[in-house]
Amino acid sequence: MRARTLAATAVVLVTAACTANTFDNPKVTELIVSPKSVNPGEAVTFRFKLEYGGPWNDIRSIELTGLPANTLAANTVTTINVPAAAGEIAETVILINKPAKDGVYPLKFKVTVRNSPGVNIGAVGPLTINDVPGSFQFASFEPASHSIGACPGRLKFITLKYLASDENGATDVTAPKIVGVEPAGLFDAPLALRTPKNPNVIAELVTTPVAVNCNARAPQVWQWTLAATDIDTPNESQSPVPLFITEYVTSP
Ligand SMILES: [Ca+2]
Ligand SMILES: [Ca+2]
Repeated sequence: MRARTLAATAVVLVTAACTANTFDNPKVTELIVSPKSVNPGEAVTFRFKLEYGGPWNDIRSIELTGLPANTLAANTVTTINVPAAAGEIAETVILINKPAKDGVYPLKFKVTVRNSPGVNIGAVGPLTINDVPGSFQFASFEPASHSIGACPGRLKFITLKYLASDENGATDVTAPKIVGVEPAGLFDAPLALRTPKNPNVIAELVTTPVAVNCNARAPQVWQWTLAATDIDTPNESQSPVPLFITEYVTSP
């Protein structure tokens, strides 16, 4: 008799476990995302209610998905607060950490429900992350001058260093170039500047080796300008990166 009771209890438990999987997925309602566009470093607020036919504690977590990889690498928190109950509003403020690549991102909530794999719920996005103009923090030849006497061979090897800065990621600054005519004979070859490589930093120091001809004319002072373009808007020549002026000096 006791054995039959245990068997009957086991059957009831199995049935309960099966019905837990048959509830419809949670549904987000009355969602407000504000603002719809942000600069890197700014906050987005999500307010919504959740509908769910099963036991409320089935809902384990909600995660925001779809943000650019570099803001996630910068430890942007993606945990969304679960409403306390059906009909309750939950509010979560997400700080979009810098750097954050500009673009339009169709965000989703990934809801984890007990006994079910993660459920993606659409219609959360899109969120626009604005393009912030890049800039050069500095740019210079090192050393920035030489005397003919200190250049006894054919070539003198120096470097051109610049610090590219962009809150969308340093790789937003692309195609750096010297504007203006290089003095005839100053360099062994036309300058071909290297570009930032790391999308996960706000500023990157870029170093380009340069060979100076030792027989360059002296004295002379060359004033030059460094410009670049935004990787997403290649037609915007020299913009939005501001110009930077410095000098290269030769002396007898
Ligand atoms: Ca930018
Ligand atoms: Ca950009």
